[in-house]
Amino acid sequence: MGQTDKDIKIVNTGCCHDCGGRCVLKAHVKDGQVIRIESDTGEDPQIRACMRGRAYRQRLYSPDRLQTPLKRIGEKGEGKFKPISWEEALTEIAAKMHQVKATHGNASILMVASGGNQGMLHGALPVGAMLQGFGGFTRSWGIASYEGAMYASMATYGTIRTGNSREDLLNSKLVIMWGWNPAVTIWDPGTSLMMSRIREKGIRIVAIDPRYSDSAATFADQWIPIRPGTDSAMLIAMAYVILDEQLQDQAFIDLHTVGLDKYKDYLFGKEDGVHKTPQWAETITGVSADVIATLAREYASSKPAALIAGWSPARASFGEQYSRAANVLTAITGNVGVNGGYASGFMRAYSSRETNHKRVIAGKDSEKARSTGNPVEDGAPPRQYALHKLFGGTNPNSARIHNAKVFDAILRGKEGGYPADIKMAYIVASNCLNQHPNTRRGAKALKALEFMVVHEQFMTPTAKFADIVLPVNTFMERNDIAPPWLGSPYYIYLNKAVDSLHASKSDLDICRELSTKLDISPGMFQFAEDDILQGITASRDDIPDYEAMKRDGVVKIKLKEPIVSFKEQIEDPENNVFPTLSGKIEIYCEHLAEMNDPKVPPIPKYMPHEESHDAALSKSYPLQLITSHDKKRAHSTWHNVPWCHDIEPHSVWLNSLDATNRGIVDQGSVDVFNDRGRLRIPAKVTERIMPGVVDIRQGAWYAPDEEGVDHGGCANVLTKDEPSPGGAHPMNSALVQIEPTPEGAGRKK
Ligand SMILES: Nc1nc2c(c(=O)[nH]1)N[C@H]1C(S)=C(S)[C@@H](COP(=O)(O)OP(=O)(O)OC[C@H]3O[C@@H](n4cnc5c(=O)[nH]c(N)nc54)[C@H](O)[C@@H]3O)O[C@H]1N2
Ligand SMILES: Nc1nc2c(c(=O)[nH]1)N[C@H]1C(S)=C(S)[C@@H](COP(=O)(O)OP(=O)(O)OC[C@H]3O[C@@H](n4cnc5c(=O)[nH]c(N)nc54)[C@H](O)[C@@H]3O)O[C@H]1N2
Ligand code: SF4
Ligand SMILES: [Mo]
Repeated sequence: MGQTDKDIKIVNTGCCHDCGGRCVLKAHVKDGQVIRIESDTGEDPQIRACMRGRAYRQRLYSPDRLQTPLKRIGEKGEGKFKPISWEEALTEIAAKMHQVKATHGNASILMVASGGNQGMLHGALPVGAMLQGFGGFTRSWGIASYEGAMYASMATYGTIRTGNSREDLLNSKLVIMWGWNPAVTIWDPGTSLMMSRIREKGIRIVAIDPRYSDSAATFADQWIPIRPGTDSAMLIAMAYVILDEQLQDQAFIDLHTVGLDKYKDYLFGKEDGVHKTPQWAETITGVSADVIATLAREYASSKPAALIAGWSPARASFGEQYSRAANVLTAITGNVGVNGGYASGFMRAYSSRETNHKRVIAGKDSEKARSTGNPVEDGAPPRQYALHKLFGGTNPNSARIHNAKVFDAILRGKEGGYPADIKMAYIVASNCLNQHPNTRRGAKALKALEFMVVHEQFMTPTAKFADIVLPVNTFMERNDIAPPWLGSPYYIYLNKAVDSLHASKSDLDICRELSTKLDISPGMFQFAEDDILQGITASRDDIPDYEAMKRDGVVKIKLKEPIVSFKEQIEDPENNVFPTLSGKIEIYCEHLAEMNDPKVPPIPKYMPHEESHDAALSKSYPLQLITSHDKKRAHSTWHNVPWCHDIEPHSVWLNSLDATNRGIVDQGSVDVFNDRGRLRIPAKVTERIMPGVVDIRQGAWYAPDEEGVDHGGCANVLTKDEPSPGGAHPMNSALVQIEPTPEGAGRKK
């Protein structure tokens, strides 16, 4: 009102929580306040924000933002704190850290760092640098997102760079979205637009998912519901049909792969007497044999075809097997390295760091873990099952604790077989209590710590257990650079739009100040924010003009042609090898064979586990829980933003058959439970999920009552904390039961 445009400054910035995106935001700033947010209005491809980015003012200016450092005065988890000064907070943290180090050693300090912020600088980086300077720390390994998919990608292709540019999908004759829901999970901005164009072009799209997801509903011609955790059986049966009917690309197999014979021994019953036919898979997957055989024929004969095997079915017990089976299927049909095909795998496309596959060839004879620069890890032998012979292979050494086991490690320490007795946790950009599996065990573990520090923007369920909580600013209040989430060719420069709110500070500045109290050499902390950002990007020749990036807030890299991973290996195999031990695509992985463990077989297999749909436990807990990602949040972030909350109330999805059997009505209150815990939320009775399966979108905040029943609907109250040998997290492998609460039975809430 009465304001002119000249009062408003437009700051080119971006959004970079861990949401599957990283988008351009333009913050309209007046009198030091963001009054409006718009997104990319520039040249194509536009990197447009979703509603969460556009709603960011409600997160930035939330009345719940942490304002000052806080010291706990109530019980752990109770949420009672008193404000203290920065000086008091940092002095107390430093004193406690010196004491823990002197008494128990550096290995007793655990850093729990996650991807709450996805910029290159803020978040975990400065905390890791500080703790390293302090003599080292214990850290965790195992990325919840993709550890299973990454393991399989490394085993099959020796690299994570296996994706094609999205626009190359327009060259496909068939696109299979396997456990992939980009209409919600973004998987780089522009993916949904591309999927719409693919559909518009008349290319057939098939979705394989226990849920009729938004992507299945929006893009797919066919939806194939499948029992969670059984995808490898369907993929294996598809390979059976293709080989049985001679539909494979034999020339491709001969030239570019190793080990098909050993896979055939498994498929055709030589190994265990069982033929892996579509009928065999039908009883496991719940997908009819006809549908499996038809899709197999269609995939093998519609060349080129793109099988996009998402990470979610691999976020499960033996999840690696699903990804391996998908990768192998793409190879035996010759869909690797060709336009319109897709190698599946980890699916990174663009990366300035890995432009030449030859650069990542394994140090074949390396038996030793690479040094990580963290003194606590020096000399630690390689982790059992690590693909340590492959550069970039998952976690290098045995001094680290798997993320899913962090709580168990705190509780059981060295006696429980873990590398250290943990006394203190330093938690940054992570809501681990909520986001790691087995939340109630997590609560016990966090209570057992001697000391806990959390850097946060909000009083999360995790922060409630801290001794000291330090208020951190958001990406609107500092400068950072964000690379794309998966591998589209661009970078975003997030210019600071407004000054830090309240008394909050950046993770970098907190560590800078704390370092002086820890008496450590200044290292990176002697440099200003912008100098560090320039340093981080200096070696990237795809950012030729740092100042221009900063001015524009974005660099869109123009590629001569769409990326097709492994094109060189396929077109000129003489001069280009795959970065695996054999130099070829490994259907049979020699490196896995060396492990000589049936749980990590050298060829992909279907393997049931103790929470499979037909396990003994299914007698008491007959429903399979999946915990998919929610459109209104990035994990637990945006949970408390009203505009996002309005999109869809939190609920458990279940099929009307399962609801009717149990007297559950739509929106009625239900308890979902197993031996690990119990939560109480409304039911969404829907045909969009197959019978026998329930879905609780992960990320809602844990809110237990006095009996320990969670009223927040945090899915991890129910998930198990036993990872796969390759490191896959088991978040989609829990059996549960569901019942109406007295007030929810037979009537609407
Ligand atoms: N809106 C939103 N987007 C996000 C995120 C977010 O929190 N919110 N998080 C981001 C991050 S960090 C990650 S790692 C990615 C994760 O991306 P994904 O792992 O792809 O996401 P999910 O929602 O877990 O799963 C995708 C689909 O797989 C289905 N599914 C689950 N289990 C199975 C199974 O056993 N078999 C089959 N065939 N399908 C199954 C689910 O129903 C879902 O529709 O998403 C990113 N994008
Ligand atoms: N059951 C189940 N659980 C899951 C998953 C699943 O599919 N099912 N998915 C898993 C996946 S893929 C992932 S990636 C993880 C994510 O797990 P987390 O990374 O722990 O979850 P987020 O909510 O993304 O972020 C954590 C916190 O970072 C804070 N934060 C944001 N920016 C900053 C910052 O600049 N500095 C600091 N210090 N803090 C900041 C946010 O306020 C938020 O509380 O969850 C995993 N958990
Ligand atoms: S939440 Fe993700 S997809 Fe949405 S605007 Fe932010 S970065 Fe983009
Ligand atoms: Mo993730």
